[in-house]
Amino acid sequence: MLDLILHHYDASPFSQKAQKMLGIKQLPWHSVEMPMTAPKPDLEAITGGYRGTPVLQIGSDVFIDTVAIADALDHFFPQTTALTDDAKLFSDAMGLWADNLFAPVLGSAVALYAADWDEHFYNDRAAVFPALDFSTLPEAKEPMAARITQLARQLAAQLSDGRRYLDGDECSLADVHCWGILWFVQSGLPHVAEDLLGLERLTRWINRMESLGAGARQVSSYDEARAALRHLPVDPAGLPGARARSSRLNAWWDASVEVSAIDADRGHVTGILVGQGDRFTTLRVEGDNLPVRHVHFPRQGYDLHRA
Ligand SMILES: N[C@@H](CCC(=O)N[C@@H](CS)C(=O)NCC(=O)O)C(=O)O
Repeated sequence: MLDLILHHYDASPFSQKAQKMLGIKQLPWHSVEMPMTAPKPDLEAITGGYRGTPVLQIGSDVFIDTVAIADALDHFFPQTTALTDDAKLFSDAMGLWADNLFAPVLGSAVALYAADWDEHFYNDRAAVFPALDFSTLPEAKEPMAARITQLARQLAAQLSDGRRYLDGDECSLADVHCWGILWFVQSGLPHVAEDLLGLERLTRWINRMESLGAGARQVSSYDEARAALRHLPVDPAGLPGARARSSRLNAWWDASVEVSAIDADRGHVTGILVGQGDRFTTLRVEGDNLPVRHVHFPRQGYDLHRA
């Protein structure tokens, strides 16, 4: 099997989610650390323009977003603990629920720290989240903290029958999605973390998640990531959820298109549309003096546009 290369930085709760998936599956992986702010020329050359974290590269297949990363890991490593079931409705829904939890967590982080950010970091994050008015968030610090605690109580209630994980006794992607955001609360929002201490079942579940580790990590470099692009990309027809080419997209197949996140500006990827099934949209990306690669986005959370 080809090496797993995770492009990421540790401070991101979404990078932590990807690392936790590798821990649950007990997989070895290569860590390529990206800068926290744009420009990220080495990463963007590989992805075709996406600058967010995390990104999983397997040879010349590039999986964007934790949802696509989970699908890819389950697909390529079927002998390891499954992160999702075949229907994927529950894990997708819990991913959206966790995004709902992320909103006040992000707002709280901006409220707490933005005044200390240097201009470059501040402007970068304001550009990533154009819908947020950073200047008014400090006024909402208390209601945002109360919202996080209310959602955390819902998680604790889900565990109240003594189950070990959110969906029963086996750990799944639902746990990963929710734990990743609470990891950020614990590491960056002490005033909220304090409020969660009384939720004993939740604390035990967090400890259980921590004990699953993060797989065996090895530091790697962009040179190694670029070298891995010599492998041919996989045929998107073999990926989970693949379908025959929809006639609705007749004018789009093999044409130049753009894919970008709906909820934030993490850059957009321009490429040739070569696959769209129920799980992935796949673009063939060329250029930047690199071999051809396939960049795979989840259907959830990303829009397709004509380039
Ligand atoms: N839905 C995405 C969200 C990823 C995300 O929001 N990542 C943030 C960091 S927490 C990001 O990429 N920010 C811009 C950057 O780091 O350049 C996922 O699950 O991977």
